Amino acid sequence: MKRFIVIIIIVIGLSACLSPSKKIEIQPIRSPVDKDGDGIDDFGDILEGARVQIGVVTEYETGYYTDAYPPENSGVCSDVIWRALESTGYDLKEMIDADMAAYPDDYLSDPTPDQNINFRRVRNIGVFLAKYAKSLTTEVVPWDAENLSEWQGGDIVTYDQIEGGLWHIAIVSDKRNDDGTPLIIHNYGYGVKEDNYLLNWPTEITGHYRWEIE
Ligand SMILES: [Ca+2]
Repeated sequence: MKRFIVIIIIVIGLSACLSPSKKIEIQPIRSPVDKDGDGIDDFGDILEGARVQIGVVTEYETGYYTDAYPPENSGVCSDVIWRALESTGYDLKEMIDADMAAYPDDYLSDPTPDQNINFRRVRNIGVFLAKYAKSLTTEVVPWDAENLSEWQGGDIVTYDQIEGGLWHIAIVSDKRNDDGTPLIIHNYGYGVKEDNYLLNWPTEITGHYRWEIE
């Protein structure tokens, strides 16, 4: 019995030694661009522009609006994106409408273009970001500082479609788990939330982008 207890203590001790216990620290990055001239760089503005929606956008509503924009307190996942960019100094609607008009063949994944909703469709945003933003790794490796340093607050992440259901898009947070995996800021049905879904979303990450567009 004594020997058994000693073995158990050794096993527990070893597992404690082998488990990473230190928190991973990742150095944040800053954009050289401050589009709206408010003293906050674009990445920081996108991040804060997403975060301020928490508690304001409290509803998830898939409605179509003839003036394009949903009410201030509601929206879908993609509404987090244009709102964050709006407070950074960019008009995503105008940018996507112009690009779709100029290069319609790039947007064949959207068979029914409509300027009231083009900029709210995840696939259109994905096409636009793939063309103009900086594309980064879609792999997330917890505890791997080199990999995780590629994931920065203000980045935008897209996910594959839930079978027969919704596509998804989110803003990457600068808050991280102890293993370095960042939280995301997104609306998946309960208003805008900041939580641990980067690796917990039920579908694969299809794109990871950094807004390096002026
Ligand atoms: Ca700014």
